Amino acid sequence: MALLLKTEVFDRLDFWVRELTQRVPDLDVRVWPDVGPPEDIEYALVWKPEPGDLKRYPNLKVILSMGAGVDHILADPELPRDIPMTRIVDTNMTENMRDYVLTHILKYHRRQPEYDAQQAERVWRELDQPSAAERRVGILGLGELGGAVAAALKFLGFTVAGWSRGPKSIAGVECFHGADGLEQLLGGTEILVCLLPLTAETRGIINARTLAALPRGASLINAARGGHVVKADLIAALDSGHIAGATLDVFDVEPLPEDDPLWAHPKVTITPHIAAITDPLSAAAQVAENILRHRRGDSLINLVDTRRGY
Ligand code: NDP
Ligand code: OXD
Repeated sequence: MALLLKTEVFDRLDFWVRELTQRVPDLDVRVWPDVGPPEDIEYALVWKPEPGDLKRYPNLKVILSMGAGVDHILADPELPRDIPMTRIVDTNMTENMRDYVLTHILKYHRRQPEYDAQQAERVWRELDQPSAAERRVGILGLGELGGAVAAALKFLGFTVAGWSRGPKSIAGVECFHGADGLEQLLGGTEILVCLLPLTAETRGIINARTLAALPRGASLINAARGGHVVKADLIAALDSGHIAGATLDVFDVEPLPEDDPLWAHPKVTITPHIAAITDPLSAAAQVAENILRHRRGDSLINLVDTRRGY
């Protein structure tokens, strides 16, 4: 029985093979497209499999996402829905996401885009600087990643609020949930961070209505999925001046097409889906552990609730 390793995005597949076989020496890792007979495949470690791909393996027992998100797998209309699915929850990834988000929060907090504009005009002018406590940051999603960002912001003295699906209580963080909670969070947020999973409920959540609910001059950081943002609505809000700036790491179509208007928008910062890349050196251990657990008949770690979508 074998593990299928399939991704067209990550290029360090030799690291995955080495790290997995060090931990599970008898594991037969088949790197796409050298799959061999489809009935050999018991485990599939994948990133963005093509629709219909995973149904080709009749003996598939566990689907392992190479990333924290699983929308790239659940989007497959032909996905065999009864197979357990796991995702990556990794300290290294969490720290990278925390650092990415903090970098851009501090950029907006310290008014760097305005100083950049001043520099272009050779203007020497001091701008008012609110303290961290006076700056209100709102985080959509208070899971592994959103929770870590909230903790770091709290430590730095920011006023932090967060939004989750169910009720939560986190010391020093004002927690909201549900539709009413979203309105309340947005009304008091100057820097909005999206760290939600992409599901039927969260798709398009950053739209004309929700952007309008933010105070004028607010900024957005989206490091979750492109599908959370209605692009035309964001561009309109930036052009009207209601939203001062947006930092976007993720897009509906990746790589972002060369002719996309976001590339040249003066209020947009773009990064190529690098906020928190899965590192096989730290993530392979949990994949190997899940394979060993499955073989022993033990429960899996980092299991996804496929009905909920995350
Ligand atoms: P988690 O599953 O740990 O957390 C998800 C959070 O979102 C939870 O707090 C959950 O609420 C909340 N949530 C889900 N659905 C809703 C909803 N309908 N309304 C309100 N809140 C909701 O995920 P992670 O923190 O590990 O990851 C989040 C996402 O970040 C991933 O799905 C992925 O898309 C993205 N990501 C991006 C990366 C990048 O490099 N750009 C890297 C890694 C991840 P509750 O707590 O109540 O369940
Ligand atoms: C992930 C990602 O979900 O990299 O892990 O986006």
